[in-house]
Amino acid sequence: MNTVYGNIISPYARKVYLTLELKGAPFEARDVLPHDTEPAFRTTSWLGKIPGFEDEEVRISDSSVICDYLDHKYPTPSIYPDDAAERAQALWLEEYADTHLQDLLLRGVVMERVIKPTVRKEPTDEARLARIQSRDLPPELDYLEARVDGPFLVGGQLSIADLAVVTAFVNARYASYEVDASRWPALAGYLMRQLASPLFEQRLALETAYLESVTQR
Ligand SMILES: N[C@@H](CCC(=O)N[C@@H](CS)C(=O)NCC(=O)O)C(=O)O
Repeated sequence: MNTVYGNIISPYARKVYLTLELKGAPFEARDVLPHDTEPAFRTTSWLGKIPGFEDEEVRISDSSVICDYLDHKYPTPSIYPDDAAERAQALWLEEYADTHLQDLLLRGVVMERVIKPTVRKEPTDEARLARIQSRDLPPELDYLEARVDGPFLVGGQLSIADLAVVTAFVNARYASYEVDASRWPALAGYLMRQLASPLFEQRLALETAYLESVTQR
């Protein structure tokens, strides 16, 4: 059985859930937090990061590695363009989203707006947050604005680039950060359409139900 170790609102785990759902592949989601000591999880994730993944063949971690494995295991529909140049562009945008963009959105905006005050019980670093929002993020949004190509980022089809980029903005939205549509209309429109697609809509409904259940506790 495909087993994903992760948390429903982890953006990296979300890439894997979305890939499995897009392909109609069955899976079991096992809820663990980063650095959980559960042995079954740690055999998939040596570094303790989520997501981890196992089936009868492999125990692996890193969302990019897992998504690539799943695409070979379930080739249709593929989340990697066939054309070599488009494939390279999709892989670059995935890498960019998972690293630099997430440094600003997840480890920046979400960390300062939500994780520090509610989970860590630490004060928000308002100067850092302002710097990220007004100085660091705008050039990245300009960059993405120029990459939007109709409903998708690369090759006129849904790819790993879309799964990685959109998922980064999902967590930012949970921290009430929205892309300003008057300044970045193509990007804002692209995100809105992707988030309204059946694939994202179904996943986000599960996440919303989860978030409501934990905030009511
Ligand atoms: N490159 C990894 C990043 C995974 C990652 O950073 N996950 C976060 C949770 S969303 C985590 O486990 N953080 C703990 C840590 O960095 O030690 C991937 O794509 O799976």
